[in-house]
Amino acid sequence: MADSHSVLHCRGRVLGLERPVVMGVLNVTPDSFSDGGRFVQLDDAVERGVQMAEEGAAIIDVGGESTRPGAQPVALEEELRRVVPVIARLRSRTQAILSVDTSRPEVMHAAAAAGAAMINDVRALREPGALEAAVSSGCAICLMHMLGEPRTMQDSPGYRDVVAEVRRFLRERAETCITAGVPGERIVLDPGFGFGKTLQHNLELLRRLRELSVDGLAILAGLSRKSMVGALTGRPPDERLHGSVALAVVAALNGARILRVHDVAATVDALKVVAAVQNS
Ligand code: 7PJ
Repeated sequence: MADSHSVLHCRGRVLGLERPVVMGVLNVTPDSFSDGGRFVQLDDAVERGVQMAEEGAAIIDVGGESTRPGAQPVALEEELRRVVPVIARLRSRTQAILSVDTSRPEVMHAAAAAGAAMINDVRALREPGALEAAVSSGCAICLMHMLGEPRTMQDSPGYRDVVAEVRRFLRERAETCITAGVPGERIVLDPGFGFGKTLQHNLELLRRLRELSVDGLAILAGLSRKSMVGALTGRPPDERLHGSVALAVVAALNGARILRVHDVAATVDALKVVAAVQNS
């Protein structure tokens, strides 16, 4: 394999990426489409996070802002109230790397102080102050591509060459981080499946995923329960397990090192099978 970064440095911890690993999605939002608000309560969110770690998630991604198409923005204070206590309590309950899914520098600072070791930003540190906050935190950083903003991103997205354009964007954001002093071992790149992409765009990005690994940086893929699975299988979000696992397997075979998923146990098993084949 041409990929060169097989570890991720997360605030003093080193996560091995020789085999693909799972990032479990922990939404602490009342309007997240696939969990229907079941985890709004702090206790429930913490228990679900602990469970995902027990199921084999190497990373737990805690998010308080819904970024689904059409979602409304959340106030800063509300986002802090949702994510910081969950991260603080998970810190004492699990060894998993805790990630915060946010675009706001204030949330990055507070989450890192509470024990987060990774920042997952669907806006790739383009909000004012976000780059500086992420760099100084020492956290690993996931830079994701999105065309436009969540509210409008699915309104007829267009590209001349989707792979080239996403790659150019990810390279520019990675170079910005590296220039600011972040080593490549702290950077993860993500094409942002479904974020301003049609089904055809998503399929082409998945098929040509390896081409996005700028300078051998690790790639993260988030396909779990997305509308792409619905389009391919005709299933509603709560029946997209099998299609989602299939996409995670394809992504891993095409070079993804981190799979962001809702269904941790099923994906961990599937990736064990993939790793056995890859290392045989
Ligand atoms: C992604 C994400 C993704 C990264 C969401 C959902 C929508 N972060 N946050 N990549 N998707 N890095 O989970 O369906 O694909 S929110």
